[in-house]
Amino acid sequence: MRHLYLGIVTLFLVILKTYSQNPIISHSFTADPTARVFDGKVYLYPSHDIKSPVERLKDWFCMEDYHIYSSQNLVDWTDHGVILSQNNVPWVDSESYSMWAPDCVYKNGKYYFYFPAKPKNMKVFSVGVAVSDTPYGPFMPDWKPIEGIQGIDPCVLIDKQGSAYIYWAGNGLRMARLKDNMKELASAPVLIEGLPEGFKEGPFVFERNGKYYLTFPWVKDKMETLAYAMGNSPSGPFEFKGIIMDESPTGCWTNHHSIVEYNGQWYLFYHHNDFSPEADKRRSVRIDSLTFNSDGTIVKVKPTLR
Ligand code: FUB
Repeated sequence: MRHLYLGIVTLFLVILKTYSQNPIISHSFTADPTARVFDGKVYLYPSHDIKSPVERLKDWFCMEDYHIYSSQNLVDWTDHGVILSQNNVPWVDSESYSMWAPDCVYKNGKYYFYFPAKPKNMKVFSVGVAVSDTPYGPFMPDWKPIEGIQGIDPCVLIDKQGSAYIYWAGNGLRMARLKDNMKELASAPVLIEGLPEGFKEGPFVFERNGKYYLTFPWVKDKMETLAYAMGNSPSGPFEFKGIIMDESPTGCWTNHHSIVEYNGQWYLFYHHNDFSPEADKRRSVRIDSLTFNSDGTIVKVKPTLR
């Protein structure tokens, strides 16, 4: 009976992959996708779900390292391999498997990779930074996490004047300015207020036509939708605008995303547990096109599998 079940699941996955463009990467689990455009290519900075080698995380998130992917056509992706692991960041507990959702930005000739993880002897998350001369590494991690941040899911925005802001989830949605060295906070963290209840994690901020979009997973009912608010400056105030993507009807509790413009088209990168229908902590990245109304609001995205 078990063999028949496994056979049916395998056949389903083969058919899914043969006829669909989503999920975009099939040789490995990929979650929490931050997409960035560098040097005319899309670089994908996801987290990397694995089947847990330790009993305590059997039904939970389990991530020990990061891979980076790049593509020029959003169909063929190059896996640049492991760029950082829990074993080579001095401050990270190397048995925590807590390398959660990252981001990467470019400033002054360097690429800064931000990642949450659990420090040695601590239960709460910190956020670290690793630096590289290229978007695909090698990345050199700092010896300590960024002072003043407790939380997960960092997202960094650099505005047109070159000022950098970091957003993260830590007992609400928080933000601070970053110093020019991109490794220290330049201001005390503030809580972003005025959003409806239901924010959990995964903020992603971008600018379009002078408007700042604060987008985030949002639990309206049972599971995470993707929602957004808009403002006139990186620090708000932000006005809630509604849902970008409804919650999944097929059972992945989390969604986590980024939004990027590439060759004149905007895209939503997000995740779902397509290759792991039995466990929603092993996810895979999907892409869909995203469009705007003439007033700058976002047209709701319907997930596609083709
Ligand atoms: O991947 C681990 C956590 O799940 C992320 O930090 C959250 O945003 C959610 O996707």
